[in-house]
Amino acid sequence: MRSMLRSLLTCAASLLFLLPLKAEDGSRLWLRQEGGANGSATLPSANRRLLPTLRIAADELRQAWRGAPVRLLLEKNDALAPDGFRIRPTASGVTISSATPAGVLYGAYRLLALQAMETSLTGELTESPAYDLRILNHWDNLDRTVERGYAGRSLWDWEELTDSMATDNPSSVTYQRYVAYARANASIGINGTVLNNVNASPQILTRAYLHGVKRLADIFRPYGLRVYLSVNFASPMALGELSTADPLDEDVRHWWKAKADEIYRLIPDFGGFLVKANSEGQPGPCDFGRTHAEGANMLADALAPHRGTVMWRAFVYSPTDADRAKQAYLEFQPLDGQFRPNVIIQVKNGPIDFQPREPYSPLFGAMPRTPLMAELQVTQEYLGHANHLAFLAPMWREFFDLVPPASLRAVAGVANIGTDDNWCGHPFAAANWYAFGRLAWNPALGSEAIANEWLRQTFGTDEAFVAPISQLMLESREAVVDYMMPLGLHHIFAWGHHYGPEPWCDIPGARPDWLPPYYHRADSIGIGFDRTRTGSDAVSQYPPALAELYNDPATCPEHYLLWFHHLPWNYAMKSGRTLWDELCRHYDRGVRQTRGFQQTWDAMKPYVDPDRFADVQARLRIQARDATWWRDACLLYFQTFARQPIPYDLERPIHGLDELKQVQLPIGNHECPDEELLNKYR
Ligand code: BDP
Repeated sequence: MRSMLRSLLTCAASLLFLLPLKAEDGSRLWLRQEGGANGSATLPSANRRLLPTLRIAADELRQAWRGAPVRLLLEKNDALAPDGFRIRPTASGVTISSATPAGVLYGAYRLLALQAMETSLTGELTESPAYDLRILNHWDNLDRTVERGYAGRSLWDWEELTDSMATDNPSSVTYQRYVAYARANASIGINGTVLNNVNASPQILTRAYLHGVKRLADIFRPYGLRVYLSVNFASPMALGELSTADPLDEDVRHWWKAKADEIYRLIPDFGGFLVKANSEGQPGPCDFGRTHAEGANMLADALAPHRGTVMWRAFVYSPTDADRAKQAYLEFQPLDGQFRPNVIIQVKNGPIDFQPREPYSPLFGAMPRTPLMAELQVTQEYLGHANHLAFLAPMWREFFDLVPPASLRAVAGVANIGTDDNWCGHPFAAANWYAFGRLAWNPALGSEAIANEWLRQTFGTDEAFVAPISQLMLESREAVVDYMMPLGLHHIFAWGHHYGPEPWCDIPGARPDWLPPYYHRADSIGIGFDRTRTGSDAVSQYPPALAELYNDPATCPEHYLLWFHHLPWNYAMKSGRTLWDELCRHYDRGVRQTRGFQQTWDAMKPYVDPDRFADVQARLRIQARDATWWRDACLLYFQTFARQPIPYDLERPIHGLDELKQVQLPIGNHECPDEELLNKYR
């Protein structure tokens, strides 16, 4: 009898296994728990201002929580940061407490995440965010294009938002999308958002747009998400109101104060400004003979009465003879201690520009009297746009592991979000949004833990799926480095769109530091950028022990080798092979890995719904072909200098160099090429 029952059960289970999985469009991200769970959550008594956030927490639990009753509590806890929370099993259920409503909400999402991951709460769980500010930077233009965005158009429908006659309709699709956006951010602890591109249109500060910003701020507020804006430093001039934007000019100072007052009347908890000044053609204080500190401080003074913050970017590099990797440091380090307390300097993780691998920016740790924040790029500008699967947690781990922890006050991520149904284009790109939030909350989290969390919530908890796919995710970024630019090579991308390879790119009259040969320096002797003490001396911007390490090719980690050194093609690597041989092997390995990813994914068909399965499958196919394109382009081009064969045990190139040099993808900086286009051009 028993064995019959068992075989019936096994039979039922395998039938279940054979049932097709319901198609999913990815729009629910990692928040896929069905409602109707009839959970119970009691609210603390709180004043009206605090209630909306607490209500969201209670509603989320009522809809999805299947465990014992939950009590929500506002309670000070000196051991935790303000938004930290405590989840405690008690005799009658579970208590979630925090000093702030946002903290309670984060606790509720954490509890629900544990349920979705089928992880039981064994004892008390306390969490505290490492940084007070965990913020997304949208590079969204007001015409709804997104600079370096590959997932459709900008979420912000400015036409509707700026229409003073329109009233907000909470059941409209756009409104629901705004809510879903805020909710997804809150579920991973993101608490700030800069709505517009750092290459900012001055129009954002006009009354109509500010009104639209207020509407978004009102929707986001209950989710603990504050709104910030990128501003154009010359706005008073560009809007035709003043004849100068000199930060020491009284009228200019007054203009910004009045503008700040106007914004705060609309949005009392407005976060502040993000500024790209004197960088890539943007205006800034240097245009008026003033320093970055004078510019930032002027804006800081305007925001200070309202407790607003200025995030001032250190992404500057003017056309000088200095190595581009040194320029942000040269400009900003001497200004240490000169900024107002409400200024944070926002520094990209690496000294150049979001490359697949960079050493950390030496500014971290070099400005002890100035708060700094890291800018990470979630959107894959330099990692295959929305076509390549590249899980970025391992890249950000490298950064957090090296940078002195005390040098960081906040973390920003350049968003990869758009109007695509699944938000981020590639079904796996949402893992990077998720990972960014989790690392900004807790920079000590391991990549594997994050991949597992995301997979279990996004696809399901079956280990037969989670184990191989989490492994694939963990290897994916290194694979990209291998097939694009291994061993410390960097910025050998095609001009403009940064998608494909163009190490030979030479545009007459262009700034040399916008061209790949500036970075790879390949010649008949060897390859790599000499940043040693006898070269550009960028190594000396690092703390002495690291400078020492990086300066000597024998001790420099091989993954940074050509970042810091120009070495002969026959230089002996740690493996005993020559540099040329090793370079070929890295490219080859990257290509082979993408093929392996295809194999791994195809075997996962039983575990994934048909739509997401097919979508990932198609993109992996593009990635595998792109990897070959990268390998062939780079190796055939470098071979013209190295004058050595590609080792005979490796796969041979399938393209010709001349043919690859003809490839000119007709895409702009907010487009991701599709398969048809790629097939046509490459
Ligand atoms: C580069 C992008 C460019 C951005 C710039 C920035 O190519 O589109 O405007 O950075 O961060 O990575 O300001």
